[in-house]
Amino acid sequence: MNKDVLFLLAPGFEEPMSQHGRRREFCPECAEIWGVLAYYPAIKEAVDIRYQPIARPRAALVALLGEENQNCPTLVLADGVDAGSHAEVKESNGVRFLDNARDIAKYFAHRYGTPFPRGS
Ligand SMILES: N[C@@H](CCC(=O)N[C@@H](CS)C(=O)NCC(=O)O)C(=O)O
Repeated sequence: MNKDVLFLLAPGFEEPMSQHGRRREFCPECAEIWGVLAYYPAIKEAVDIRYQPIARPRAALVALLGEENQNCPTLVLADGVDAGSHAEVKESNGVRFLDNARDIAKYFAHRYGTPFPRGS
């Protein structure tokens, strides 16, 4: 991987099994990351964004990180990049990744000099 890869759910998708029945939904944590990308557009240009389906298995994530790591948003780190010490970096199959919105924003702050999320 020569670029960080950001796995997100699309801004709207069909959820057939919500507690309210079938309806269109969005992922709040993916929206949080889109908010960060909107605040700091240079980050959007620097990462490779790949959409995953709401249904599992999410093939691209499983191929990289295994069955147990299918959260969206997930940021897979580029090879050799300095991840800093602010975010909890996980590893699977020798690949480093961040599996929650807040840690992704903290990593962006370390890597790109953007503000840290309040309270983190
Ligand atoms: N704590 C996580 C929660 C995010 C979350 O719940 N994402 C859902 C979609 S809205 C998801 O992908 N869950 C894992 C799964 O469905 O396997 C974060 O901040 O990213």
